[in-house]
Amino acid sequence: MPMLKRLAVLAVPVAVAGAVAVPALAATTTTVKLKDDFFTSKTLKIAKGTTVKWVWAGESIHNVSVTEGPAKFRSRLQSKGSYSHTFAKRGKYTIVCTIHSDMVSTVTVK
Ligand SMILES: [Cu+2]
Repeated sequence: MPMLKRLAVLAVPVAVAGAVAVPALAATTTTVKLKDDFFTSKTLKIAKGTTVKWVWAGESIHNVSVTEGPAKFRSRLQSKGSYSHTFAKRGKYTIVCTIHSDMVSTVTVK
């Protein structure tokens, strides 16, 4: 019986910690367009936790691919639609389209 009582007390802080883990800050989204053949934002500075939504706005096929940075991610090659990434790590990201060598941009996460 005393054992059960102790478990009940321990369960409370766990529940509180779970509630605190829910993000308290409102999410921010910044949109960048992919045109033929450039990103509409070459240098972007954002706060950690910001989501960048890339929107395909040209005719050609492009992708969004990190070549350097604290985290790597890559979209599919596509000609329409969008791709989003939430930046959870601070640092400087070099983002390119892998089939158009001069389609380069940077995202700096503070
Ligand atoms: Cu491209």
